[in-house]
Amino acid sequence: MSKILITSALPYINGVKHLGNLAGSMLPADVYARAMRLMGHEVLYICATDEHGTPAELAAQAAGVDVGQYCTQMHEEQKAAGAQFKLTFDYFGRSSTPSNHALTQHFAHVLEENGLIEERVSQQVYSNADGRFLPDRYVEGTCPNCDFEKARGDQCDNCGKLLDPIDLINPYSSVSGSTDVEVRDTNHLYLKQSDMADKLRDWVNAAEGWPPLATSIALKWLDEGLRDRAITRDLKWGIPVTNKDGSVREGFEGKVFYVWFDAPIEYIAASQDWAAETGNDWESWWRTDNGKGDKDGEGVQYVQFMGKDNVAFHALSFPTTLIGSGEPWKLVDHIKAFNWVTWYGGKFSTSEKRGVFMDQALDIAPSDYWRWHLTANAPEGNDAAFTWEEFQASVNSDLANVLGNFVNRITKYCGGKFEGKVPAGGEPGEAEAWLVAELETRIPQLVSYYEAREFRKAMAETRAIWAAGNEYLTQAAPWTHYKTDVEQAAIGVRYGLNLVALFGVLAQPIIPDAADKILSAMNIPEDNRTWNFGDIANIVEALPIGHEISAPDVLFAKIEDTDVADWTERFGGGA
Ligand code: B3M
Ligand code: ZN
Repeated sequence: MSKILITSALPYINGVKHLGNLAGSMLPADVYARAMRLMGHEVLYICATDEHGTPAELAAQAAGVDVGQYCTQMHEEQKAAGAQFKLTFDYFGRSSTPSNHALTQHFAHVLEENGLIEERVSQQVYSNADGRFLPDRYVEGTCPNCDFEKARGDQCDNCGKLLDPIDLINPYSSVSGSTDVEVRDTNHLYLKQSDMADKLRDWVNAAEGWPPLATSIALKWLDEGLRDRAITRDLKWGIPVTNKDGSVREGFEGKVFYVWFDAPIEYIAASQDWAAETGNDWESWWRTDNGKGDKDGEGVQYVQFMGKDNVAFHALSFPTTLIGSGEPWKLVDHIKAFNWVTWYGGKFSTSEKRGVFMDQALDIAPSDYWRWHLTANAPEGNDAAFTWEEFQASVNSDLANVLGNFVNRITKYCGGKFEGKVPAGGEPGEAEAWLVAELETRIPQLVSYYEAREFRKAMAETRAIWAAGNEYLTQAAPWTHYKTDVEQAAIGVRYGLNLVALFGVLAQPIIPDAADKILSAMNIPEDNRTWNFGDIANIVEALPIGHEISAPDVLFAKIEDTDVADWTERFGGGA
């Protein structure tokens, strides 16, 4: 058993997240956290809302509420959406908490003492009409890279390039729409990432178990020459830039830290808040000194989950903060990065009503359906296109036909012919030997896919195990044997019931509600639901003879073509 620290990229506060966000960070992190807990590891899964920055201010303005209030409300909504998707965060924090304020100041101070933060004069877009500087998304204009006319100051949504607002062609204020803007000098703090480039390159090169996507993005940034980054912004909402005595740093009135500086620090601050609430020790997860926890860098495995656009911040900027502090902080061991889930090949878009958001999704179908489909089709190697037809196929064929029917058929049959009790009798023959051999290869394979965080493969293996169960029942055919040889039927039913229990146990990380229904119907106590498989040959005879079971209610309702048509209409898919 080891300690596994898991974080998923912090969902930004400006609205309930769409399924692409879910599929590329929080959901796989949850599936992984659940699997690791079942394997007996000690897991700490931390997430939080990312609450600072211009989009939060803009969204609050649009909603006509104070930004603090807005964040509180949206935090509650996102927390509720996460709970409805059965995401088992150990703690779901907020980046605007006092603990994150304090820790962010701490890092800024030690980094400056270590010569890694420097105050520099830089050029910023200033709006005469608004009487303020326009950081990041407060300014829009034409992308110098692709000519897209609505590029945001910090990034072009069309070509994905990170931008500096002063590079925009024909800039205008997104607050007032005014084009009366000019470039003025202003002071900001810069994180000298370039000084850390060699250390970071060694560290990235030494990293193991990162998908090529993560490593290649990190190395690309290093190869292009790591740029120093401004870590302050002209905004009101955020973490103020203070001196050690708490007073505002001279010249930084009206400025706050850049959201990407404080957001990853929240992973630690949220762990502190978790520890304070639960009486746990956060240092044993995050510090490598004091003989606590991860001494010598062993003991805690730290895994981060995120979309590919977040890799640079996690593989380079946040490590600069941690390493640059000169303090013994735990660094990430594995970055699991994902591509995009696309909506009929295009992008999810709120304004164009394209795509499905977490709250809407649950009006349509239970969380298990989404969890299964999005994990089985995780955007690991490439972008993964979401379509209603494929969603329907996943649910109807994998869940309803392959798993649901199997469970139903054998539990009902046992109820009808064997009084709902695990029957004794029969000698294992060819079909049983085939089944055991299947499980002996497939279960260890499944475990290793989970350990390697290969979600598509883990789901394919899970489906293959369910399919092997169906194949076994076809071979064993207890219903045929029952007429002539009840003993022969009994062994088929007994093995079948043990498979039902196994399927329930294996389904827990992915479809926790259905798994619970299955395991409860099978009368399996909580303690016996873990992934201690031991001798695999014993799995098929694990249930005691005479053990009482029942048939669960319908596990998965099929998705009809009329549903697909209705959803396509409603959500603008199938364009
Ligand atoms: N909030 C993800 C995003 O909105 C960002 C992740 C922060 S992780 C520290 O793109
Ligand atoms: Zn562009």
